[in-house]
Amino acid sequence: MEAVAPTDLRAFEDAPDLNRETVIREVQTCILDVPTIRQHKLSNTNVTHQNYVHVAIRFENGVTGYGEASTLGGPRWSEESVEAIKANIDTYLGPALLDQPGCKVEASNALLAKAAKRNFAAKSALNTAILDALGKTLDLSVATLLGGASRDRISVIWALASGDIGQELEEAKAKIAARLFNRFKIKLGFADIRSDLRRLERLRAELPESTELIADINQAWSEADCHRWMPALEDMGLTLIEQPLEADDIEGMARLGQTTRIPLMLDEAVFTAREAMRGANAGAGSVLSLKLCKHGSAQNLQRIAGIALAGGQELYGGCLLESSLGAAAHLAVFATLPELQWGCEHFGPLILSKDTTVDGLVYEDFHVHLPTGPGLGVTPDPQTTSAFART
Ligand code: MUC
Ligand code: MG
Repeated sequence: MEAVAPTDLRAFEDAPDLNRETVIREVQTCILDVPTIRQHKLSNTNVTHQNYVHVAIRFENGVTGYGEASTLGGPRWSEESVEAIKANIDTYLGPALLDQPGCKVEASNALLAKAAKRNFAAKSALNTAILDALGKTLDLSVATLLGGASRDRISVIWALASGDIGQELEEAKAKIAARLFNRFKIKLGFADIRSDLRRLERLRAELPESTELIADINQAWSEADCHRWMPALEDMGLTLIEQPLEADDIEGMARLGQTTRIPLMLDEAVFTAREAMRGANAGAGSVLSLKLCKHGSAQNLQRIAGIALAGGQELYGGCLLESSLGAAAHLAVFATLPELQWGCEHFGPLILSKDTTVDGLVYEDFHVHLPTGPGLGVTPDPQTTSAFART
C-alpha cells in the first residue's frame, strides 16, 4: 500500500474529531399548539389544533439540530401526550444524552432505550434532532446519513376527516384540480357505520373514477361489523382498509384477511419490531404503516420495514399530522427504504393554519418532494414557534 505523503497526513489531522465536536451539550424542548384549518376527526378524537413538542439539540461545535414529536388529540391515538413527552424528555431522556457524542447515533438510541420504556414519539424527536445536527456538521442530508435516498419524491395521500360530506367533496376536488392529491384516506368510525358508508358512497360517486380511496377505521369496528360491512367497501372499490380492529387483535385481523378482497393495513397494532414480526407471521395485514412516533428512531423504522418486507407485507409511509419539521424527518428515512409501495400520507403541513418551518415542503404533481440540503433540509420558523409556543 502506498505511503501517505506528509501533506495528506495534515489533512487527516485537520479532519474534525467528530466524537469531540458532536458531544451533546444542550437539549431544549417546547410545546407548540398550532391551529388546524378545519376539524380533523377520528374514531376516538376530534382535533382543531395539532400539538407538538419541538426539540433542539446543540452539539459542542455549536451546531443545533431540530426534531418534532407529534400527537393527535392528547393521549388518545397513542399513550403519549405533549405534556408527558416534554416532561419525560426534560427529566429522563434529555439528560441521558448529555455529554454523549451525537455522531454515535445507535449508541444514543440505546441510551434512550435504557432511560425509558416505550415513549417512542419522544425518542424519535431526539433521534431526528441528533441526525439533523450531524448532517449539518458533515454537510450531508439525513437521508445520506441513513444510507442514501432511493427516491427524491413520494406519492402522497390526503386525509378527508371533517365528517361533513359537502366540505370533504369540495376539499378533495380542490386538491385534485391543483394537482396536489388524487389519493384520499377517508376517516371512518366517528359516526354510526351506516352514516359512514353513505358518506363514502357520495365520495365514490362524485369524485373522478381514477381517484384512489382508502379507509382508516382507527380500531372502531368489531369483527362482526367487518364481516357485515366490508363487502360494501369492496363494492365501492376501496384499495386499502386501515386498522379496522383493536390494535392488539392480531388474530382477528388474520381471520379478516382471509375473508376480504381488500388489503388490510396494520397501524396502531405495530410499534415495535416484535409486534411487526408477530403481525407479519400471523398474516394480520398485508400492508404496514411506518411512523417515527411508533418506532422511536429512523434506524428502528428501517429495521421494522425490513421485517415487514421479509414477512411479505408492503410498506406505507404513515404520519401523525406532523408539521414540515416532522414530515421532513419521515421523508428522509422513507427515501432510503428499498420499497415504499403505497407512498406516504404526509399532508400535515397543509392542514396547519401556519407551518412550523421557514422552507416548508414542496407538493407538486401528486407527490411530496424530499427537501435538499444538509440535515433535514428545513429550518424551524422562529415566528411560528413564538406565535404558538405554549408558555
Ligand atoms: C392514523 O391513524 O393514521 C394519520 C393520518 C390521519 O388522518 O390520522 C393519522 C393517524
Ligand atoms: Mg391509522
